[in-house]
Amino acid sequence: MIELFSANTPNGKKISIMLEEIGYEYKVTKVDINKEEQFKPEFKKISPFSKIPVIIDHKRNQIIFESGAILIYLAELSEKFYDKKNRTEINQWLMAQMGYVGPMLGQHHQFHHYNPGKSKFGEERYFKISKRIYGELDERLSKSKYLSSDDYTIADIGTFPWIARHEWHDIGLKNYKNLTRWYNEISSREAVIKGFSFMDKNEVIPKP
Ligand SMILES: N[C@@H](CCC(=O)N[C@@H](CS)C(=O)NCC(=O)O)C(=O)O
Repeated sequence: MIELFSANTPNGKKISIMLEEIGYEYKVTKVDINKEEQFKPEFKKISPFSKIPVIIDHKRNQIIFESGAILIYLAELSEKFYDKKNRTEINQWLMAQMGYVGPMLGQHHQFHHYNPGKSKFGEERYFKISKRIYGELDERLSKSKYLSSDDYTIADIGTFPWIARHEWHDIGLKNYKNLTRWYNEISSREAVIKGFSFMDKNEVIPKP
């Protein structure tokens, strides 16, 4: 049994989607980051930076924080979505998501969606970077079915929930035809639909 400590955010959804994809039994423990539950001492013990997601693999007595590390752990365990022959390529796209795509779109959420009007500089900067990211992903997906290869991998699972916030981004996902093709394909996977709504059964994946 895997215990998933999470909130209903893109980083949180990556792991519920992965757990659904590999068909592992899991239990969700909600951490309300709006109520600052992430700073509780008992949570800090398992999450040194006070961030979700974290998993505890009770069977193996293993705690893992950082969504990229969790995806790798679950992929190695299940031997799914992380083909040994393609790991260097998968790692590159996963690391790009962890270090660039997620953090930059996350800043765009802060300035454009949650706090518009507070910083012209911040709004313009992250809007521009986010548009650039859409273009860069679209270009990659014009040459490759999925991010790392023709196979769906943990790099796609890590990136998808960020693009699923496209309505907040105001960039116009449907203008990026390769990214839209990739998005629609992933959106139609049963495990993705289930994992996406892991905290709110009525939540649906926004259409492009
Ligand atoms: N690099 C981390 C980022 C996790 C992260 O930013 N989590 C956010 C929610 S999406 C969080 O817990 N925020 C609460 C806080 O920073 O206080 C990962 O990918 O796991």
